[in-house]
Amino acid sequence: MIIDERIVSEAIASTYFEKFKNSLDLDVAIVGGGPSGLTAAWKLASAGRKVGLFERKLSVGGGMWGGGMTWTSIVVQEEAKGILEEAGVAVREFKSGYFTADSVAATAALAYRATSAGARVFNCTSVEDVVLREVDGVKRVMGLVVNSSPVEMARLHVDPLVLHCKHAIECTGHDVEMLKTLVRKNGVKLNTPSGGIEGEQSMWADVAEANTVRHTREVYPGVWVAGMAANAAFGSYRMGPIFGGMLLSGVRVAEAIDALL
Ligand code: 48F
Repeated sequence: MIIDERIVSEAIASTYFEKFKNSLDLDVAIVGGGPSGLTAAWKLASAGRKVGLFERKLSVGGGMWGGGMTWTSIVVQEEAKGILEEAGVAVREFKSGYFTADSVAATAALAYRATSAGARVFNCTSVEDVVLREVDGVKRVMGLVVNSSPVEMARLHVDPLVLHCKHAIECTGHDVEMLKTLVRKNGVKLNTPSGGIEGEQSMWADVAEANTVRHTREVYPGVWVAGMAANAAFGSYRMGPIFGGMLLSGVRVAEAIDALL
């Protein structure tokens, strides 16, 4: 076969732009591709929902690749080990109730499950704002404003593009970026105790893990929080490299949204 470089370019441009064009009206837009975002994408796409996941970095996976302190092993508790096993990851009991998995295998498996279930992943794409609409006197987030991450990094003055969604999930982790932008720009009140972003507290793994799942919910019409963003939004603790809460939160947000769609 003689390779024609132009066909390679045409193939990439055509398939990418088809994916983008088909994602302008999503059931669910997920901001951030860490473990909670990937799990939510996997579960929602498996339920037949039209899902787009937007990740600033070149690789999805967020804080999962590095295990603890770059040592590439993660811990999950009993309640979450089935999620990793369902994704095809080998899980080993270390001590009663504490299970370990290879962090690279776990991250790759979640990314593979999400994409093969049909979730459209847009890596290298930063969410810089949301779309707000007032319907019958109630404001609601109806979409995302996205830009190319290299544009953001180089601080180029280039306008973003916009897509619509029925629900958006804030999975940006500790920084709760999308929610911060929503509150800062629009002065809206969230469904949190103070109406604002409560902020993350220091390490308390046991309470944090339970709270991650408990705080996974809709915090503003059209916006849900999951993963570490749920804890940061509701003022709970950090938990370090135990990842069960992230996975369970991803499943919980997917089930809650799927039930509404
Ligand atoms: O931080 P991250 O892994 O979030 P998570 O799913 O999991 C948290 C754990 O990794 C760990 C922990 C618990 O064990 O505490 O930290 O809650 O992934 C968040 C992803 O969001 C991306 C970011 O690059 C990362 O991959 N992200 C952040 N802001 C944006 C974004 C943005 N504005 N647009 C697109 N992606």
